[in-house]
Amino acid sequence: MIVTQADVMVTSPGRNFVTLKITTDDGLVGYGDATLNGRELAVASYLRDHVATLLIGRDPHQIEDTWQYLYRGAYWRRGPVTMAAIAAVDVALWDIKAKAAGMPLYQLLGGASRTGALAYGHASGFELPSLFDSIREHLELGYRAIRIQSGVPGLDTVYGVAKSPAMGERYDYEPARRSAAPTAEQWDTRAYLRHVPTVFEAVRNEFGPELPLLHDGHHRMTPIQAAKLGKALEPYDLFWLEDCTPAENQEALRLVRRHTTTPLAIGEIFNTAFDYQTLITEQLIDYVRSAVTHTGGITPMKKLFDFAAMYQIKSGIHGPTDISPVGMAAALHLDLAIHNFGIQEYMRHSPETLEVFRTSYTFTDGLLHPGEQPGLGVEYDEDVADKFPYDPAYLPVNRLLDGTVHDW
Ligand code: KDG
Ligand code: MG
Repeated sequence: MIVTQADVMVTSPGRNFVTLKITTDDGLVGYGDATLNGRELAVASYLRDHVATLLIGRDPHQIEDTWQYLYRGAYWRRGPVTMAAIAAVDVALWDIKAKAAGMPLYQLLGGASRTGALAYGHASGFELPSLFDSIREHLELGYRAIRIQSGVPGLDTVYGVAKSPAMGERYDYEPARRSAAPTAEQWDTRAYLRHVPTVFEAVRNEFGPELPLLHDGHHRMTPIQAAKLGKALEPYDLFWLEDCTPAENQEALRLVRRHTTTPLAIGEIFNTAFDYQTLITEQLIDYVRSAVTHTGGITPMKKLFDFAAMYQIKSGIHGPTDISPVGMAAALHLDLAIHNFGIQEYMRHSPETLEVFRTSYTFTDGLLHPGEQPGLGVEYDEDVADKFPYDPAYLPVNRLLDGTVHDW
């Protein structure tokens, strides 16, 4: 079998997605997600202009060799654009291999280690009543673990919180705003640090001690601020505190870890195992947050999780709505197969997105399952996709109250 065609497709059913389609002379087709929110066309160009022709004539079964060829062969290693492009190729080749084998992909990764993957959803509200409503809605949908994001007194816009949920707004469908330039959000870390523990206290009082609760700090704190928050949240028994600091500086986590037993999750903006080296070998985190889509695909993610397992660190694969259903399915096959699964983020895509991407994964009683279709189990409807042309969109930028640009 050889690769005969590699097509890059961009669609925007409410938000932008980049998908690689690899076709073989046997007529098999594999899909890979190459979506990098807010910088989509950079990855599309990388694939179209620099990778597609290299794939033609290759044996699609040689996944490890193709991965190394693209990673080492580029000479310019790592980085989100390169690693998203390589991930798309890797996932599409796994899709083809599993279709050729007539098996769902998780079977090729070692088979199922569990009946389903525990998912967490995103509850949010500017004030406690709307936050509680959002938590209740998630419980009714079947979620057994919930991320909590709330407004902060004095701030008009806050990451992860829908402004008008009563109007049916879901921030998660469209965090990348459709504008010629990024919109500006506000931030005040001290106000946030004062407020968040009171929110978790109220949520625990209302919903009891059992429900696993998560929170995303979204890279905004210094190490000592993160340590302070982790300590303040200990009474509320979080499942994890995510991205408490901008973790390019892995050593920062030593300070956080020294001060708190709140479990830590990091890595949605990482793109290789090297970004985790200190964090894993020194056991500075509890959960690896990488997305399959942004970390080079299934091949390196399986190795990364096996490496993490040696240090009792678990998975928590990134799964926001800017990961396409193809990237989500890839995550679910890994979740089912690896031993050190922790939790899977699952925000649910919009109905328009699910018209383009026909998925076979399921969400039942709080657990996700990739389904039993051969391959990834996702089909891409090109006719529907063509109805949603690319629409430029940016993620917001964040400014402190004095105007200083801060981490978003
Ligand atoms: O594109 C940015 C989103 O993927 C990110 O803001 C979502 O932090 C996120 C999360 O934890 O899902
Ligand atoms: Mg996050």
